Amino acid sequence: MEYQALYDQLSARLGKVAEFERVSDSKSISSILEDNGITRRDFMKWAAGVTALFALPQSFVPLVAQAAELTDRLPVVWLHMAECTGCSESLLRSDTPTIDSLIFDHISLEYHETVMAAAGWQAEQNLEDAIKKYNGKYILMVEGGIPAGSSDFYLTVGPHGKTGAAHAKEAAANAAAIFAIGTCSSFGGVQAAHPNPTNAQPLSKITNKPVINVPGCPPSEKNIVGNVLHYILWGTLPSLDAYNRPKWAYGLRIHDLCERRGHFDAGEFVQQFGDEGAKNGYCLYKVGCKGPYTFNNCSRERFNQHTSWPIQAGHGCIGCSEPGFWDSMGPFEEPVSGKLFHSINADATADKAGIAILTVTAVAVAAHAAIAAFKKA
Ligand code: FSX
Ligand code: SF4
Ligand code: F3S
Repeated sequence: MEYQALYDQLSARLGKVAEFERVSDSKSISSILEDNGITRRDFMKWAAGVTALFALPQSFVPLVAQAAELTDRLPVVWLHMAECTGCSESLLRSDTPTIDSLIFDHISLEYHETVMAAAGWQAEQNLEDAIKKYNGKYILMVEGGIPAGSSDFYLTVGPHGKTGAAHAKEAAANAAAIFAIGTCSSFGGVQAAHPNPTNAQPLSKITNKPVINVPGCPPSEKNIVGNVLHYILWGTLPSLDAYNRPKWAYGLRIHDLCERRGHFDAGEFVQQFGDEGAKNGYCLYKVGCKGPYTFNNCSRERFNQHTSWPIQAGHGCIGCSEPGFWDSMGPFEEPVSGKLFHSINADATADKAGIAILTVTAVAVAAHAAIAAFKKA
């Protein structure tokens, strides 16, 4: 019963979205899925997964399915700044289309440099037209760090040679909601790593409008599509953490739900890659895993339709969804503890692995120190 009010609220919101004009002339989501050999049953299973992702009870599954069907009512403008395009690839690159990528096809993508057919003058015109036509109604997704200030001209886009910063600022001014997709757009990313020669900045430093950060290098397809669905369902900003990351996706540490966590607690560590511990799937903390300091849902959601994720593949988490991770989390194959704080040596503690509880406490303290250090940065 306690969820009834929320159910009614989301239902009413979907009713409103359904009245928006269809902006995409794509087929209905059911025929797209059918064309790709995906059954209604698979789709409902997928919707159940997204419902769980939002920590909603299963009675909300039909609402999530309906939200996916309504993704053609939202014009999306996706801008590329300084980055590797891995965020787009995370969503679009797979042998067989996933439900997430098909939903992204269904969305009215008004401008996306990697996937659109237009080029040059035509492309720039499309962007200007979309911003004008859907004034105040489009979702803006920006991928990449943004060279700013005196270094604007490290990034120019299109035939007018406009800077990336100008593009992002203009597109942000009239957007209904703004998402920084990936760690580069959320926090600056690799190009903002020391010495940041292009003065790359996060999107939130370029616009003064609220920006929802969806970090990860790259973020998972679930977190990208999930944010669109969340916006369709709620129509408001989600609850955010201190770094403007949605709590439904970034509320827990990788370490909290890691499949190797039992080995951490038992003091069973990989000492070097390829050893017996590695073969047995032991904890990767001593070969550099940053899972205790990293907030993301990879250990629960994984990548590529739940196939695998870094730790399952045998390498530690490198902290890719944390601000400044290139500078703060390296070297990636060594424990971070000694670098971020000096009073407690989590390695030494990990060596006395019998006292597992101490190890847990030390790493928890280390995680706290790391987060405090980031907050000061
Ligand atoms: Fe690459 Fe996106 Fe990393 Fe950055 O991802 S996967 S460098 S977060 O902006 O393209
Ligand atoms: Fe998993 Fe890394 Fe934590 Fe070990 S330290 S349990 S590998 S997240
Ligand atoms: Fe990144 Fe760590 Fe997940 S490296 S992809 S946050 S497991």
